Amino acid sequence: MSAIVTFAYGQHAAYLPLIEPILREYGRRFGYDVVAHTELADDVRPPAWSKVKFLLDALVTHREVIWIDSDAILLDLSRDLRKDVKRATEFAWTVHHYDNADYPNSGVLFLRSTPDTVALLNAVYAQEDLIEHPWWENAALIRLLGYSAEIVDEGRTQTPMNVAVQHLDASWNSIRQDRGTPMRVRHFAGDSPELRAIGMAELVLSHPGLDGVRDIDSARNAAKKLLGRTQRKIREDRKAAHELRQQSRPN
Ligand SMILES: [Mn+2]
Repeated sequence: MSAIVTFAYGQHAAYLPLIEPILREYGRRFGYDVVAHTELADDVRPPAWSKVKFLLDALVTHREVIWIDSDAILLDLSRDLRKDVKRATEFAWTVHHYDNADYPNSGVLFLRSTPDTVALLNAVYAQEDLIEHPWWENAALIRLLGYSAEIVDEGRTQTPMNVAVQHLDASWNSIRQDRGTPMRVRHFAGDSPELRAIGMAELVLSHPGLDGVRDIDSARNAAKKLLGRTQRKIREDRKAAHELRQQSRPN
């Protein structure tokens, strides 16, 4: 059996009602269990590290596991991601390229349950010097899979762990800086909470690929509310900034 796993916590909790009906529809169509975590697996480390624990758990019960961040939205329900994964692949992700650099991104992952992927995830968790790194477990994956990334190890490349890695097209993890065509998953990686909320809500409300999703109405209602809350917040911030400017103006 296969699983799709996600984790919506803190600020991301508001995205779950938008994405969960879509994940469940995808699961029904292609035969995935959907596991949506809402509590930390580890309350000592920053929340991103819980992903590693959830993946390790999922690899015990499922032979193939897809991870999709809760700030990412599945838009193409016509294609099973596994169709783009080779038989020998143990781990697949998208490596974005922009600003003359490579950015492997752990927002969308495919993992096959093998001793190699379990060892990889355990080693990821053991990179304690990266616990507070701004890229968290993504930084540990970059290091352990042998990518050279200035931001993780000052450009030094380490010997990669023995895992059969495949790169997925940017369509499976389409971000603002590196759009995939077609856009199968849109990921609001690194965007501000406001931009992310507006972007996700607009897609849920208007993307034609989602029309056939059971429970899309509940996702669209949640999207409308999120959009309203976000627009109100932006207006309030603008008003407060305007008042601050007025107050600091010399008389
Ligand atoms: Mn993300």
